[in-house]
Amino acid sequence: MLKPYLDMSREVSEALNSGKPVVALESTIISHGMPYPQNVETALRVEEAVREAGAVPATIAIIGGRLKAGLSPEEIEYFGKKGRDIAKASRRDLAMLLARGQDGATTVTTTMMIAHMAGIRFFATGGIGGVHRGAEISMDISADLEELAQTPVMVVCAGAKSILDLGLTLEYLETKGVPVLGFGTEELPAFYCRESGFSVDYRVDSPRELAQLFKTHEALGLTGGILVTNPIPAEYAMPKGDIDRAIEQALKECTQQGVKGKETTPFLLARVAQLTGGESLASNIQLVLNNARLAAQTALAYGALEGEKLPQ
Ligand code: PSU
Ligand code: MN
Repeated sequence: MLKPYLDMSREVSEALNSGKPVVALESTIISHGMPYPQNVETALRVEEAVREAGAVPATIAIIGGRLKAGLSPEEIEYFGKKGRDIAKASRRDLAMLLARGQDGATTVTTTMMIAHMAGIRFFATGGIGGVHRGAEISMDISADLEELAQTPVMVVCAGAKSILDLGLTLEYLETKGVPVLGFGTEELPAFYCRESGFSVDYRVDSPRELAQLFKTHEALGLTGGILVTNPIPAEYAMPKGDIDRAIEQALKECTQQGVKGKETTPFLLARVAQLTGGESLASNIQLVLNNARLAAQTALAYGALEGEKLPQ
């Protein structure tokens, strides 16, 4: 239905037409998730990592009321430079931004929607939104979880930041029928840290296994997504104590300042980054690169399965 509004870059459309592996990337992480100019440098490096692994990157965004799959370096620079002046676009914002011909940075939710519309199965990001701490009062639950419940895209992330209630996030995903996989681990990673104390549903050890799972998911006609959690490489992980302290402080300020709704996550992300200095930003960049490589390898493995028969 959204197809008349979709523009694919030449590279992305040629790749999809010829069955080459493609990886979707989001733009809220550029405009709202990192400071300029590291956001632009990272977005370009992530695209490069996807290419080096043999796949085509499709960074997704909304520009002038058009849905875009595949941005030019100039467009990425534009999203990075405008930063938080670009609207953060979730599902509820799509029709309005398109009707008004405006720009929007796509979250995990809208990136999944647009990727699926374009025919892209694999998507790499940093962290997903989830059930916020204190959600039993605030009811702040990210639309990302509802999108994972209904859109068949495999999302590779580094778990979720503990600005969220990780236990409730897992409960929500279970209710919605979304499998949560750990890549090389049985423990849910918590973005900057490899440990969270929570278990994933299944441990998976190869891109091929991920590709086979997604193929089976599609063959069954299942509608929701699959969440792959890929721990940050140990050499870039941060001490849990440092991160926990920064998160507690950021959450306190968020409540004191009455920050609400779509501003909550960008506020917490920016504050945690400030409080932990450059170290958390460096970790953030590395984990996104790591996820982009895994998503690209999985897209390649999926392509290699094409000829293989599934059980009847
Ligand atoms: N978590 C991060 N980095 C991010 C986001 C979340 O560690 O950049 C972004 C993603 O785009 C995600 C969105 O989809 O925030 C979730 O926002 P909300 O919690 O308002 O649904
Ligand atoms: Mn929210």
